Amino acid sequence: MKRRFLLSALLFGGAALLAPPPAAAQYTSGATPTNGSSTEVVTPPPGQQAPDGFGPEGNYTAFQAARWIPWQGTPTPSAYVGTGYVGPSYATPAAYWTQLDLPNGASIDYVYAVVYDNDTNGDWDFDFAGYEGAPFAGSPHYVSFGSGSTSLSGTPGYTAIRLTLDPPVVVHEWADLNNDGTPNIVSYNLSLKGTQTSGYDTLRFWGAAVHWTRTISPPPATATFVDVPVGSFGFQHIEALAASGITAGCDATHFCPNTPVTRAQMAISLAKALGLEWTE
Ligand SMILES: [Ca+2]
Ligand SMILES: [Ca+2]
Repeated sequence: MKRRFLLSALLFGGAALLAPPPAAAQYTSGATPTNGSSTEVVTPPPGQQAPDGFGPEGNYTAFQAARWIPWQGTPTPSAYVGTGYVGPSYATPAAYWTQLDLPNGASIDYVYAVVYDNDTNGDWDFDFAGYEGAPFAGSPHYVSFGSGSTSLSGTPGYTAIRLTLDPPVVVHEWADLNNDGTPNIVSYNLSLKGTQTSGYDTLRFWGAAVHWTRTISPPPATATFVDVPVGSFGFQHIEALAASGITAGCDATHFCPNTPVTRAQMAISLAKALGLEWTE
């Protein structure tokens, strides 16, 4: 529904009707945890919404612990039922990994892992990275966009590891991360590594939340339409619509930016933008 509102705003110049911005990121710590205690009441951060991300305020998308995969020999973690937290049961190295499934063009400016650290000698290490796979040609490539950790010696209990990304990371699922001239598929990965040394149940994690907004492609260097030159009003947006196939202009070389839109033209643009009618 928001998408239709946005398109209406684009087509008719009206103000987009957007959902209220999400509340500030927050979570509520429970009491001093004991193993599996029902006192571990956690209010998840905002981000339970469907990942539509329209509007300048952006959106939080949560990647809960159940979506993370143990790796490097890490056993299946223990789940603290009802809390959303999972973690290694005993003093052992543990690593978990998940992929973001945000749309192309999503601009990510803030990521945080929601964790629990009550280990006097251990910590959580959190990393947000991109990985260019190489299924066709070129070389795979890993790049870290940001990382952080809890205190190795400290015992903050329930806490978060926050990563502010400046500039923001823009999702491109087909890109050339290592600049070797060959684009490939790209995965955006979150990982958590913990070393529990104090014996039992001192490290847990809830997952991570990602704050992102939809963006419009940067304007091209040359104009598609002679009547919408580079830098003119609406240039970036009109170019994005043309590049997406949503508009073909009013003829091969003109967009007619000041011509009123007919209902038929509106129908064509909306149907293309929404990808309508797939029944066989
Ligand atoms: Ca610690
Ligand atoms: Ca490459």
